[in-house]
Amino acid sequence: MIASNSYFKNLASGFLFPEIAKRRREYCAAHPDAEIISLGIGNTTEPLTRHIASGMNDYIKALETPAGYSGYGDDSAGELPLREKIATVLYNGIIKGHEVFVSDGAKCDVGRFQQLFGASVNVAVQDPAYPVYVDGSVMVGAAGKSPAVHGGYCDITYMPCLPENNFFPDLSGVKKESLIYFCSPNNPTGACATREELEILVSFARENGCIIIYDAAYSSFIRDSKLPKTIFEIEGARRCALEINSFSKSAGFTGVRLGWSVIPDELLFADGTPVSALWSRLTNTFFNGASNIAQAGGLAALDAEGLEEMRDLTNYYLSNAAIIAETLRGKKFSDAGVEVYFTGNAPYVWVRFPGKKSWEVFDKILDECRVVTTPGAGFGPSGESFIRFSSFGHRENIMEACERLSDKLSL
Ligand code: PL4
Repeated sequence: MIASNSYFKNLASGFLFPEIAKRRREYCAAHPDAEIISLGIGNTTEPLTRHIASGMNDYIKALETPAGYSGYGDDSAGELPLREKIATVLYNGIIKGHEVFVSDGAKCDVGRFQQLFGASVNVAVQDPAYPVYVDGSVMVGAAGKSPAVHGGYCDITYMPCLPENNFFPDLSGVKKESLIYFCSPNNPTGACATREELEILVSFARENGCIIIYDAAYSSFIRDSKLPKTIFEIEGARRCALEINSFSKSAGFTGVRLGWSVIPDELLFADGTPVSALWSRLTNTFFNGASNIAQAGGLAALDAEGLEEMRDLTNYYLSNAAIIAETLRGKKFSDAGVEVYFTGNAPYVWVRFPGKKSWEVFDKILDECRVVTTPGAGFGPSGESFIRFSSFGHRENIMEACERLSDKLSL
C-alpha cells in the first residue's frame, strides 16, 4: 500500500467551510423545522446580471456553429483580448495584458502558487486569514513538519491583525525571503490597507527579499477613493508582488468560475528567472485554461454596462453589510461589550464578543437565532472571540436574520 502524504498529517483540522456546512446539516437533522439563514460562507446569492449573462449566452450560441466553435485555448493564460481588457479597464494600463494570467478563480491560483514556490519557502500570513493560505502551505510542506501549536503552525509566521493595531501587522517578525500573504480588503476582518500601509509592506518586502501574494478578491467593494485597489499602485511593487483577483464576488461568478493573477515582468526569483516564466510552465502543465464561456462573461463584465452592473451588485451586498453592522451596533449589543468592525469597503462585518470563544458564539447564534455565521477562530488564533458575518444574502433574509439577532440572541 502507498503511504499517505505525510504533510497532510500536519493539518490541524478539516477545512473550515465544509466544517460549517457539516454543523449546519447536523443542526438541521436535529431540528428539521428550523428555517436557517446563512450569514456564513461568502457565497453570492443574486442572479447573474443581464449584460454579463448575455455575453455568455451569445458565446454559447456561437459554440453551436462551425465558425463559432472553439476548444482548448492556445495557452492556459486565457484569451488575449480578455487579458488586455483586464489590464486596461481594471488596472488603467499600469500593468500589461501579457502580465495578466486568466484562471478559474483566486483560490485555485493560490494552490498553484503554493506548488510554484514549493516546500522550502518561508511563509507569513495575516492572522486571521483566509484558511487556504495556511492549509495549502501545509499540504506542500512549506509549513515544515511541526505540529499545530496553540492553534497555529510554528513554522509559519502569524502576523496578528487586531483592532489594537488597526488590523495592520507588525512585520518585524517576518523572516527574510518569505512569501507574505496579504489580503485587502481583508477576509475576514474587512480591513482595507491604506496607501501608507502598503508602502510600508512593499518596502519591507523589497528590503528583505520577500514576495507578496496580494489577494485583492474583494477590491471591487472599495468605495473610499483614497484606498488603493491594487498593490501595483504602490511604487516598487512590481519587483516584489504578484496579485490574485476574481470575478466571483464582483460579477457573481462563484459558480461560473473566473479569476486572474497579475505577475509583473520585473518579479524575479533569486537566480534571475522571471516568476511569470515558471508560472507559465506550471499552469500549462496542470491547467487547461478557464472555461471559454466564463471568459466571454468576463469580457462582457468589463464593458461599460457590465461595470455598471457589477457596481450595482456590489452595492447591494455592501448595503446588506451596513444593515448587519447597524443591527450589531444596537444598544443591546454595545451594553454587552460587543465590538463591531465594518469599513464600508468589504462585504464582511467582523464582530468581537469579548471573553467568549468563537465556536461557542457560533453555536449560540445558530441555536437561538437559526443563523449560520463563521467563527473567527477558524481563520487563525487571532480570530478567537470574533464572528464573521457575511453580507452575501437576499435582502429579506438579511433583514430577518437581523431581527432574530436583535430579538432572540442572549448575551
Ligand atoms: C468558500 C480572500 C469565501 N468554498 O472564488 P475564488 O476562487 O475566485 O475566490 C476565493 C477566495 C479567494 N480569496 C479570498 C476569499 O475570501 C475567497 C472566497 N472566500 C469565504 O467565505 O471566505 C468563500 C469560501 C469556498 C472556499 O473554500 O473558498
